[in-house]
Amino acid sequence: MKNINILLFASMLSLCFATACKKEKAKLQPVADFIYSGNNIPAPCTVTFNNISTNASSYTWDFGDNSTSSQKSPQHTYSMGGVYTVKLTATGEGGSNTTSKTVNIQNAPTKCFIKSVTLNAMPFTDGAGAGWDPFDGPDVFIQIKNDAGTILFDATSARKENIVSTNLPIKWNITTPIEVTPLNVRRNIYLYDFDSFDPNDLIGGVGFFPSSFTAGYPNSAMVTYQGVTFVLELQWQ
Ligand SMILES: [Ca+2]
Ligand SMILES: [Ca+2]
Repeated sequence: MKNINILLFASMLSLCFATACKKEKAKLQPVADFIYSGNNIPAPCTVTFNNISTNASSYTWDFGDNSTSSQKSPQHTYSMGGVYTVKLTATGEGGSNTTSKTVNIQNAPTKCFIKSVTLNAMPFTDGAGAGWDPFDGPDVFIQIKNDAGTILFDATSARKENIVSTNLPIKWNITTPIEVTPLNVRRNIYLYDFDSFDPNDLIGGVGFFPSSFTAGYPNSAMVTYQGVTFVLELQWQ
């Protein structure tokens, strides 16, 4: 009887060891994986990485541009366009696993094109309170000039005659869009009242630096100065 008890105890003990052994084997192998968003726009471009790895507790990111992170789900800003291979190594009790994905970042534009100018607001009287023309409304047109005064676009022949405020907005399309390069140079948009016998009345003007609008490279930009407001239709390249 005593021998049988010992045998039973021994077999129970071996069962315990076997269970413990199974638990040791249950450490699961990590699987590195991630998704990302915010790419495919011009640099500087901030990409958000969302870590969906399993069985891992620590992470190493290599963003492909000589920078790294150990955060779980980092954000990273790429300062230049390019195709980057992003590597994520996920480490857990069961070991390490690495995966990599390709992230595209567009090159930052170096040229801005002005495709159209829309006059949204203007003063209908001059500084002395008089109208721009003595008997009827102003005959408005724009010119775009560089800082040296060279006329780059002239809408004199496309003027809108005898306008009142309800005629606004007025749009001028620029058939050959005005290229502005580099982006930190100024283009000046002047608004005139056409006069046949006198010099044209200058109603106002607004300077435009493309570099002021490079956040997001919008396809329209509003510029305003002393009551004259234009909306510029832009294209970046
Ligand atoms: Ca006039
Ligand atoms: Ca007139």
